Amino acid sequence: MERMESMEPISALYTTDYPEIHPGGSRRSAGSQLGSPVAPSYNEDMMHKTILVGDSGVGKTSLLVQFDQGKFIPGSFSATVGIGFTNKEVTVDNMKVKLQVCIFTVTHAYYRDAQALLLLYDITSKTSFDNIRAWLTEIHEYAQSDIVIMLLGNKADMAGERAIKRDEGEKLAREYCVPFMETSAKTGVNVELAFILVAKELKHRAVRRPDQLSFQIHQYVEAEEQKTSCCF
Ligand SMILES: Nc1nc2c(ncn2[C@@H]2O[C@H](COP(=O)(O)OP(=O)(O)O)[C@@H](O)[C@H]2O)c(=O)[nH]1
Ligand SMILES: [Mg+2]
Repeated sequence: MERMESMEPISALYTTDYPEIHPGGSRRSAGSQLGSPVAPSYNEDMMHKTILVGDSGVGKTSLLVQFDQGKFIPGSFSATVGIGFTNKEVTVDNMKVKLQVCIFTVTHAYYRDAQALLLLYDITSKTSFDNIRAWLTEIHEYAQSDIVIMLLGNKADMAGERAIKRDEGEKLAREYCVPFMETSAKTGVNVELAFILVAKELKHRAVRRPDQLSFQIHQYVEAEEQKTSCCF
């Protein structure tokens, strides 16, 4: 089983409120230019920029904190200003994949640099789900065409207040050909897995020869996801 480990003691960068940090810090190194007929070996120094996107209140900051620290800090975080980010290393097939996970409020300019994107809605909020289409339209307009996208229905622990059935999330994801999982930033269910699968896909794309098929992230989701529909 793969496991994620902390790369550096980043908690020093934050107060418990996770104030957002201004851009201009570390940037990814020249990334995944493909085109060579020979499969390149994976460069473990490569930093993959991954962004969290979705309506306010869906749990982006909570998901980031859960991924970063393995815990849930209840209560509302102050409105996101600028960005919040964490650098984490995930182990995939015995290799280190570095993710820089960021949240932006003003996203347009930052889509361009992103190699992966986790798009969140809140399963208790129909509005946040309905807005996913608008987010996807924006993503397709501004992001790189080969960006790795994953749709997450967050707050899966709140079964009693569910407004969006799991099936509806799956259907929407199928329509846009993106993998889907339900997560809970509160219990941690599927949070680490979502990032591991994204890292796996990023690593695969970085070493893939142009003639090879893309790694099928969907299959891994189906095989490994902890189903949340009946457990809470
Ligand atoms: N029950 C539950 N509450 C959550 C979850 N994720 C976030 N929240 C709560 O939802 C609210 C908004 O979360 P936040 O992370 O600030 O959302 P953001 O605006 O997308 O960054 C806060 O009160 C969180 O404690 C979750 O998975 N389960
Ligand atoms: Mg936030």
